[in-house]
Amino acid sequence: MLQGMTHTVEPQGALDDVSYDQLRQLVGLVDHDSSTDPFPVKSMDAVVFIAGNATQTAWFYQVAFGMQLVAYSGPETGHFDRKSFVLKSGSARFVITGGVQRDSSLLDHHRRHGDGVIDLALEVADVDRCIEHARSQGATILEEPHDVSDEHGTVRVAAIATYGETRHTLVDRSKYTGVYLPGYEPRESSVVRPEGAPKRLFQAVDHCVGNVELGKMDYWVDWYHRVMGFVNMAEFVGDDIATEYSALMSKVVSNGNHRVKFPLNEPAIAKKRSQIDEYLEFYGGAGCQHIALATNDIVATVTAMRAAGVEFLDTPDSYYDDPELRARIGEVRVPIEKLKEHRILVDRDEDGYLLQIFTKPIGDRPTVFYELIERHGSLGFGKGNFKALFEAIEREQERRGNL
Ligand code: TYF
Ligand code: FE
Repeated sequence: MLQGMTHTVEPQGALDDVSYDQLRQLVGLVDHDSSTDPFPVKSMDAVVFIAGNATQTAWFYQVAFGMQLVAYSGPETGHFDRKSFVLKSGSARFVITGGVQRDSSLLDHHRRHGDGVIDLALEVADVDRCIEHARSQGATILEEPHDVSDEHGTVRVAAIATYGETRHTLVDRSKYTGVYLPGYEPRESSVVRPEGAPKRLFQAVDHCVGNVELGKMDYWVDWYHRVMGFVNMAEFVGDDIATEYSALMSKVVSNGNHRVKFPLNEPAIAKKRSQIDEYLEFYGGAGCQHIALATNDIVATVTAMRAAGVEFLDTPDSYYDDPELRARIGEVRVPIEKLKEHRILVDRDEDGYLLQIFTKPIGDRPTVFYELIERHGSLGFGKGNFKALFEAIEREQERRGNL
C-alpha cells in the first residue's frame, strides 16, 4: 500500500512506511529550512495517555481504531507500578498507561483528570540543545537530559512542562533500534482485523489541541513561540466568531514545516456556556482536548470505526442541502451525497480542501475526543465548518445537562 515512494520519511523520524511525500499530503507539510531553528522538532514521537484501565483501553484502540499493538511494559517486564501498551497506525504512535500498584502516582493523576493525554512526546535530533533553549526561556524542566540504554542502543530523553499537567517529553531515538524505549518488549495484537477492513484506519497524527483557562491562550501561544520557536498558523477563532456562536477563542502554532501543529483554545464569554469550560471543569484544568488523525480514505475509516461502535457527532441534513456550501465546495473526491450519508464535513480554502469528522467524547468524562481529517491541499482546520461543528458540540453538551 505504501510502497514505491521516492523519499523515505528520514529526517522526519523513521516511523514505519509512511513516506515523506505521503506525509506532505496527509498532514499538509510545507518546505522549511530548520537549520536555524532554536528548538528543531522532527515529529510527534508519541501521544501518551493515562487510562483508568490501560489493559482495556489498549484493546479499544486495537478494535475501534484498528491500531497494532507493538510493545508492552509492566509487571511481567519488571515494572511493577504500571502497565504501558504501545500501539501504532502508520506513523502515529499511542502509548496507553495505567497504574497497577495502589501508590502509583499515575493513579493520583487519573483521580484528578480521568482518562486523558499526559504527554505529547516529540522527536528531536538534539535533546540537550532543545533543553538549553527551553531553560533560557524560563520553561519548567521536568527531566534533565539523560541516556536510557539497553541491548538495542541508547535513547536520549528529557521532559518539559506545558499547559496543565501535560508534558512534552523530548526523544532522540537516532541511536536506538528497539521497538519503543528501553524497558519495553515487543508485543503483537491478538485482535484480528475484520475481513475487508483497511490495513490501517489512519496514517499520522495531524494536530493535538490544548484547552487552556480563560485569558491564558495568548500566554501559551507566546510560550510556544519563545520556548519551541513555533510559528502562528493563519487559522484562528477571534472575538467576532467567539461571541456569535463558538464560545471559544482559538489560535494555532506549529513547527516550521507544519509536521507538529498545536491549536490552543480558551473559553469565550458568549451567549452559551463554553464547551471549553465544560472540558476544564470535568478534566480539572487545562489539558489536551482532541487529537486529529490523518487518513487518506475518511469514508473507509468512518465506516470501520462506526462498525466497531465509535460514535460521531451528527450533522443536520441542512448542512449538505445548503446551495452556498455546494457552490463553495465544488468538486471533491467523495460525492456530496456520500459525505451526507456518513455525516462528514467538508471545507475549502485557497490551497485546497479537507474532509473531517469528530467523534463524541470517548471516555466517561466529557473531555477527550478525536477528529479524522483527510487533506487535499488545505493547510487549514475547517474554518468553514466551525459554526456547524460548534452547534453539534452544543447539542451534545445540552444532552449532558452542561449547557
Ligand atoms: O482543531 C481545530 O481547530 C478544529 C476545530 O473545540 C475545532 O478541529 C476547534 C475547537 C474545538 C473543536 C474543533
Ligand atoms: Fe482539530
